[in-house]
Amino acid sequence: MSMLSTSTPSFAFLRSRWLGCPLALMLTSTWALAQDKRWGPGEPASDYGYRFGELFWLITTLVSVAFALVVVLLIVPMLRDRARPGHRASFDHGKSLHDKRLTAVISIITFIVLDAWVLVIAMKDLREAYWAIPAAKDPQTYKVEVLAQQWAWSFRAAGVDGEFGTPDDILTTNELVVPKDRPVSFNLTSKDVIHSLFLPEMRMKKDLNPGAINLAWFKPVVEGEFSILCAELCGFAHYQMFGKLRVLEQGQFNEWEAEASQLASTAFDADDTEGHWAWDWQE
Ligand SMILES: [Cu+2]
Repeated sequence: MSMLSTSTPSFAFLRSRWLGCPLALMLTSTWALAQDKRWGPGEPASDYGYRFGELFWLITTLVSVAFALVVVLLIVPMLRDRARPGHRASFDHGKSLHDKRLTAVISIITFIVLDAWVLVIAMKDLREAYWAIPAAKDPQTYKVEVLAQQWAWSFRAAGVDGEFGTPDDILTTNELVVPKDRPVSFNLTSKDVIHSLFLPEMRMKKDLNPGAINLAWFKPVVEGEFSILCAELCGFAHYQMFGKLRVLEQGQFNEWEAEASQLASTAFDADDTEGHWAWDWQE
């Protein structure tokens, strides 16, 4: 017994205002939100930051197109094959070989377009940028040791002598000063729980695990003040774990570094064991 109707499908519903109204509302509200800078990630301030933007918009576009297609594929047959005067509702269970083949082909195309494409680009970005840690020996590389704890960031730079664990090390809390246009390389660890160093404008984020030293880097290409955040829920005052990242021109930076290093040497207290947490640089 076949439930399939033999009458020709009617597409008159496509002219219906019931379909047009929500579509128009969706499109205009999406457009209006996209005009507001607060809803976007803003301009990147690091040299590799554009990669994040490209991948973000590729994924957003692919997922939006897939979503629109799925909605159309659901709504069209629902309306076309519904019961109405002169037409019996029709359905099938998709058990035929043809239906199974169609499902397999759609799944494979979806995987290749959505997952494999994004994965290939993401792996290329990781290899060429995020995992391409600059050589510690290169004098251009500015090295910073980061010790996270509930709920503060401690930063240690080697100071003018370039050696970690010496009296002229520059120690700062919740504030990091770095030179513009030079790679900044991090050695990251935590005193207590897992934290995550997040520099949103630089498009850099890396976990800090107790008992391990993790590596990360970025190269700032814009001068100014930026955010330092913790992106791992690390306890009740997690929200207080924010700081300031200052990017200075090389000349200004040299002045700052000389002064900070001098001050550190003067204030160095050999008995303050809490303050001597430096380690040998890990590559
Ligand atoms: Cu934290």
